[in-house]
Amino acid sequence: MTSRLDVRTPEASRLPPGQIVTQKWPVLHYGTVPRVERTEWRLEVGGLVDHPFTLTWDELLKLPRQESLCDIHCVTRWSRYDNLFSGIPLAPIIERAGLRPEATHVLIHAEQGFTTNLPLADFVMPANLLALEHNGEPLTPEHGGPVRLVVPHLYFWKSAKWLKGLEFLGEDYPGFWEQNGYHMRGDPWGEERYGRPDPMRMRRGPRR
Ligand SMILES: Nc1nc2c(c(=O)[nH]1)N[C@H]1C(S)=C(S)[C@@H](COP(=O)(O)O)O[C@H]1N2
Ligand SMILES: [Mo]
Repeated sequence: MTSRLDVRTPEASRLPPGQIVTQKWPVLHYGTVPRVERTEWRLEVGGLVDHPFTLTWDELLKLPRQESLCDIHCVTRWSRYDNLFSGIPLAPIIERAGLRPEATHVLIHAEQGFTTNLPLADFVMPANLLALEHNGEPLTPEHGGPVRLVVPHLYFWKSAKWLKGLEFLGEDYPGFWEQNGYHMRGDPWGEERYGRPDPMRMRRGPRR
């Protein structure tokens, strides 16, 4: 049985400040759409963990499933209500990796060098998923298939499409959009759209 988590905001206060509701599902990303074969798909889990591992597609399918019913909010001001994502919750992945006590953040890696950063507290939210389906259909390549991250409580740029790696870090490190001016955390309710990444930290690179 698949459990379902409804994390939609109650109607009266449903739309975050500065957002507009869209019925369509816009496609938005930097670069081209990579084609990732399910048989070729891998997830590398490493960094500050006791047990780094690589997950294959077959192994992924054996993990427990969960559905998250959520609203999504893009920093370019569109919001889309009532998205039913289905996939794998993060808890079993985190458990298997065995995080070291120094781990405070995670850098998400995707195809074509895309990255995005999350504090651990945002990464472990129970509605987050390694998503495989949207509204009952497999994720299309345009929307990040075969596997994308979904972090519904933050702006949608944190929900990396074409997911391929999770790297646990002992400090925050700006990902792709964060290096290009977006906020390090990206809470839509606080309108955390833009930030000021530390240029010294970007030059040094993440500490591993
Ligand atoms: N790999 C990758 N993931 C990405 C992006 C990207 O450029 N590359 N853009 C992000 C942004 S800004 C948004 S709004 C969402 C858009 O997802 P969608 O095209 O499924 O609506 O993907 C996010 N994930
Ligand atoms: Mo976005």
